[in-house]
Amino acid sequence: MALTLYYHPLSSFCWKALIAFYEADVAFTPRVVNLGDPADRAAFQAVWPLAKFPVLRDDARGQTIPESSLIVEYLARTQASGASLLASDPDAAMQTRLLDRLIDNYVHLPFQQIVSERMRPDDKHDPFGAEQNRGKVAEGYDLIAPMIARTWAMGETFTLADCAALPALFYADYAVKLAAWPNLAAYLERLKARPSVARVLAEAEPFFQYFPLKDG
Ligand SMILES: N[C@@H](CCC(=O)N[C@@H](CS)C(=O)NCC(=O)O)C(=O)O
Repeated sequence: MALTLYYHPLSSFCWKALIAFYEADVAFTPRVVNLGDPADRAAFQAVWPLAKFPVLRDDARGQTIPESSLIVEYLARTQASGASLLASDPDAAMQTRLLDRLIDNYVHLPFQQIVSERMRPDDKHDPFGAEQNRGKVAEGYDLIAPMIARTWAMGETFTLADCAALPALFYADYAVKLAAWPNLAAYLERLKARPSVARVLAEAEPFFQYFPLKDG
């Protein structure tokens, strides 16, 4: 098969790409990467030296595509069944990309920092930094909450922005409860009920025991 996705089923940014694949019903060869295994990490680094997943390899077109947002865009551009993930109208496409960037930069990334802080050795914790990042996640919720006013982020069509929103909101809810942002909490529930998302969550389930914030 021409498309190979390098990923891990628990990885939040990989979820963004997986949701897009399942939405578009595009077949791919799954290549689960174990970054904790030196040989597997080295093999992955040969594909993408940063060793951050997801990464898509398209052998038919000789392309290697890192970065979750670009993988979704690539599917939208190269697969007819994925076209609706990014509007063809340039203004609508820009608004979709804007939401994707806001969600990643102001919710997903500060959440990732909270996880990194939790994984530090016992004598290297930074409670002040963790608290600051919880504040940033809350600011991110404030930023995007008024923008999610309809069924999906861009209206009635499920797009790149929704692929970005699910992992950010699902995981960040463990660090900063969404209850104080009822429309985001309701949006997260709609996302979880989407078949593409339910499939990603089911595939992650066996690994969820390794999520450092699973117990709060
Ligand atoms: N901006 C990247 C972020 C990718 C990223 O941070 N992936 C994480 C997993 S969620 C990763 O590879 N972490 C491993 C590491 O940093 O060593 C994207 O959107 O794909």
